[in-house]
Amino acid sequence: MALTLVIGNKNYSSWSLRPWIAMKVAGIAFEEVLVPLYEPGSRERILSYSPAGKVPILIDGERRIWESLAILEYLAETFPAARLWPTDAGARAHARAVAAEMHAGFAALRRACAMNLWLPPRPRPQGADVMADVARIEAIWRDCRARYGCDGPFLFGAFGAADAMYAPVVARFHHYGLPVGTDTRAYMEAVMALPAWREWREAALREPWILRHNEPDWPLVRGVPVAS
Ligand SMILES: N[C@@H](CCC(=O)N[C@@H](CS)C(=O)NCC(=O)O)C(=O)O
Repeated sequence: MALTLVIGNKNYSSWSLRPWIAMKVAGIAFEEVLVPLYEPGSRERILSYSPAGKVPILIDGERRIWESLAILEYLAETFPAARLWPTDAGARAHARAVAAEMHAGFAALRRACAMNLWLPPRPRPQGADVMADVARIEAIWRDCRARYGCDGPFLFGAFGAADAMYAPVVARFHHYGLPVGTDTRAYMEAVMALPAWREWREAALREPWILRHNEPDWPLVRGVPVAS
């Protein structure tokens, strides 16, 4: 039976990007249902798919799987040939650890730098708490690349679940112009060069829905004043 992935706005929904990009890169077929967030009726629509009331949600027949990391685990089990986790046990444990660290952490970065793919990239200085998150993420990426990344440009060589978990961070670093090392930048460029990334972003740029609390330049949106 075909899989369905329920997601939020592509411009803003960082959690939705994770399973979506993993499935696209892995070539796992699915249908997409997009529920624009924080519109009248959005909450009821999301609740009709999952009592957790959050996207993303994966639907596989009678099964409903919510929480982006749980979805990635389900996909990895259901499609072992996709190799969403590394085959080596040590690398796999490491990948799960960094994915879990992302899932549970980096609140300062997430709070201050909401994902926003139409935000004009430019340096946007951040506080010490955000920069501590940036430093930790750079250290994670550097360490993964040094230990396990020799067979490709991603954290464990080939693109996998750990990269999917950090994909929204790539967008945050890029659009908020956060100062990062050249190796971090190279990793970001590899992620942003993926056809799946471009597909998601192009769709995001066509969306009409504006969430004011995710627009740091308000009343500028996409670099121009919003119509009042
Ligand atoms: N930990 C969850 C977070 C999901 C989440 O917060 N989703 C947001 C959109 S990115 C949402 O559904 N917001 C709608 C709402 O709270 O009404 C996951 O990993 O999937």
